[in-house]
Amino acid sequence: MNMNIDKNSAIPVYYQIREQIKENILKGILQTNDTLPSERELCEQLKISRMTVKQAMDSLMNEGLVSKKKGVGTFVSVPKIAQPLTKLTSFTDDMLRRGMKPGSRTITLSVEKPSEDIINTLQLINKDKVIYVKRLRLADGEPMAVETTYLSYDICYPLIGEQLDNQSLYNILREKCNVTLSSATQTIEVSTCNSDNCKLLEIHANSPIFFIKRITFDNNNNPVEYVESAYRSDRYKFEIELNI
Ligand code: 16G
Repeated sequence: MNMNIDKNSAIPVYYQIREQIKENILKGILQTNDTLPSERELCEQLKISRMTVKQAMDSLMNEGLVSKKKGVGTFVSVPKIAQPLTKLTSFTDDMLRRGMKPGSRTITLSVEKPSEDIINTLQLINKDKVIYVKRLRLADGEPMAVETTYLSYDICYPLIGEQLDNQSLYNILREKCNVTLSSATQTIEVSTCNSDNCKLLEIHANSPIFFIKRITFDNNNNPVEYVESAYRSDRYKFEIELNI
């Protein structure tokens, strides 16, 4: 990789390195899983300090463009999935639109006694039952998110007994439960992943995740599902279009 550093420039040297590596990745000169030159090689090649190279690499890592494998080196990361935040879509539709194969593994599908919070969120009339579904979501076979879903039993009971693995919940709600989903409210927070979810998502303990809560309403404005999801922050970013 050819790099030109101008030590007399007002632009910090670490930033110049970072931008040149980034450009090589965005132009496809450096491709997914390609190895970057080691920090030592870059120090020697550019005659700069190890700290400056490290600062450039850390900044690329924070942006999710490269990742380090201990004792092996630094690699170009798989590009993150850019998820728009304006449309009410399902995981299945999102993946299909990207040309990826959606998948899911059902960890739990059961009928539970709802907590007060769930009763209030889903405005449950039948306060004894809620459908609880925990699923691992996959894209091209790779774990992306763990979704914990609570569904109104009275509206969604035909779901019980359905085979959910590798199926779209929204399709089943539409086809088997006669539910037309029409809107949702969603919040996104940064959190750390608990150990059960880290294992499912195949990420290191305490990795940062996007913790997303969604309440989805049907066309009569009844809350149908409440979902808490842990999305991998190394594989996802969110995109919002802003208009004046
Ligand atoms: C999305 C939704 C989730 C919904 C699921 C249905 C977010 C954060 N979550 O993953 O609330 O239950 O889609 O997907 O977007 P499915 O129809 O493929 O099962």
